[in-house]
Amino acid sequence: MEESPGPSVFPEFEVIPAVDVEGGQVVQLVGGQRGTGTRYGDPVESARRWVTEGAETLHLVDLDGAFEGDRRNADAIEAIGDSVDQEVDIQLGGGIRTPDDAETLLESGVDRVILGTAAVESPEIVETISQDHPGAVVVSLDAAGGEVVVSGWTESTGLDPAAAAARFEDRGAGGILFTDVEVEGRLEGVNAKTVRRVTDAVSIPVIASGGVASIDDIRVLREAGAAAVVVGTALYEGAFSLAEATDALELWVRMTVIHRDCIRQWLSRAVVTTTHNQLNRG
Ligand code: AMZ
Repeated sequence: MEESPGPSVFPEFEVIPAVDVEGGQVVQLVGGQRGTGTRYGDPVESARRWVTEGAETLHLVDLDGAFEGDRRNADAIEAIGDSVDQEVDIQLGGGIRTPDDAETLLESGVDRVILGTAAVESPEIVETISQDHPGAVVVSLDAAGGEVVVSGWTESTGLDPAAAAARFEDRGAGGILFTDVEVEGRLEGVNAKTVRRVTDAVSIPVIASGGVASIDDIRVLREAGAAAVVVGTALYEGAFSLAEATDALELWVRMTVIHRDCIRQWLSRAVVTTTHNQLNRG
């Protein structure tokens, strides 16, 4: 498999708040179905809130753009960019369908563009954009019933997400966004098995999304190999705060290091004892 030409998108694991915009308002759809879910008001206010609470990246989606192929919420998204661009990385998806769309956004302060429909329909678009913007294309492979779905998750493609992910890595994608559509927005937990299939198929970062209801779900996705996790409904509904998730992450990292050191010590002691016993016997 070819190396991704760009820098690694997530050198450290991140929890990324989602700001999905429909009709100019923040919304969290259930299973991605139009007309479902809850509205959470002004997108700039939400974006500012996540930045204040410590987000390092924001995940912005123009939902009308994803459904219609036309970036209807471009003004609302631009207002978010104007408000927070200097403080966080911005990744943006929904309705980005041509290299020109992508390049204009990347040159106006968006750090990564997320392409779903256009990437699946014309995979060479990933190479075209990546030539001038290495590592800046995240390919969105959202799956329902084991198949990648496009056009606002209304059309099945017959593609296997893990096999598709590997092909997009070869085309220079900087990362893969994998959303499990069936658990999205339901606050009922994640599906780590499907995430693991995708992370096993590629060496570029996989951003996992869909179903996070608790901090433990984030841990499970991290253990399934995700480089970052997008969280929407759980944060908007106050299941936990961004700061709580970040604190828990730091604790896991520390525990992992302590655990590793303990095993190393135990192993070296075991070797010393065995050698000592052998010498005594000899
Ligand atoms: O909720 C949905 N129905 C939905 C959604 N959140 N449909 C698409 N999307 C997101 C994808 C990706 O980030 O997860 O829109 C982006 C892809 O859009 P497009 O226009 O490139 O297919």
